[in-house]
Amino acid sequence: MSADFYRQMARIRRFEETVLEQFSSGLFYGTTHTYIGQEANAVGVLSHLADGDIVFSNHRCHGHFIAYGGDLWALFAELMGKPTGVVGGIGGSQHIHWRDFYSNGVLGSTAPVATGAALAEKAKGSGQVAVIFLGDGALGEGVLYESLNIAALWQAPILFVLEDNRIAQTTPIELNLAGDIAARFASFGIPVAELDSSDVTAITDAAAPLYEQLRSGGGPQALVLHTVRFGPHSKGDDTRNEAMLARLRAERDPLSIYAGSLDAAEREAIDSAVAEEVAAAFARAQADPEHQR
Ligand SMILES: Cc1ncc(C[n+]2csc(CCOP(=O)(O)OP(=O)(O)O)c2C)c(N)n1
Ligand SMILES: [Mg+2]
Repeated sequence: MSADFYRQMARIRRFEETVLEQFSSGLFYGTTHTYIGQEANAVGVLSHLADGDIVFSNHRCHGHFIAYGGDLWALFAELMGKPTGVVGGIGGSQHIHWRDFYSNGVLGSTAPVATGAALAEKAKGSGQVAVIFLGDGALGEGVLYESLNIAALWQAPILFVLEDNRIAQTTPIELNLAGDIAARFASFGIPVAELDSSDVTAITDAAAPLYEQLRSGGGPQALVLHTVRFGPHSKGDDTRNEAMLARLRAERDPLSIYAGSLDAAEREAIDSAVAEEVAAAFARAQADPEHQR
């Protein structure tokens, strides 16, 4: 179990590093947003998923998709606009769908959809739940508050995961957000847990009781994760202070934090297996045929 957490986070990290390394080669369509630094959130939160639970993600979706079980090759192929991609190469980096996983790049747009999906599961009595990942930037979207209201009023089985990396594109949260994040959920009567950690174990533990509440009819739950984005917003657009970032990379790296519970040889073996796996997925996607346009 423990090595598996590390492996999952390492797969996301290496995938995203490859995306950033390769972007300038012109192989990818559109834009991209990498999840480097936030890996523990997706892996920790989604470790409690059951078959049939529905996951909604945003523009920064690769980590959520990979933690959900999505295929690295198909995601590379999607970024390359190839027919073998997750959605046939027409969604690109931000708009993917596979099994019960959905992502959309329009901030906040998934909140009413996810709430509706959770209500549908409740109406069917399926016992499944919905999980939605939102960034702090989505707190500026009014539709989120309409969704929280209905989710609370009709007791939808949905977990709102707010990944607060304190920045939206290049706007720091101090210039963008009044008041308190957790209080927003609480004001709708939605129980909220809050954590400032990059330790996947702590995140898994914090999420566990929330899923229990969801699955036992406790209505919507919220998890506010204060986190750190190590990379640029997109590809090269980082305006943050480099010394501050270097300090955060040293203190808040989910992989280094977790590596403490593995022995060095085990970590190295996982790192090299993951590097090989990601390189093979990339090469396979690159070799796939293009769309005939
Ligand atoms: C409705 C809407 N407005 C603006 C954008 C452009 N945009 C894309 S990502 C982004 C910032 C998102 O910040 P946040 O929600 O904090 O997520 P993060 O990028 O930090 O993970 C913006 C403004 C958008 N995608 N959708
Ligand atoms: Mg943000």
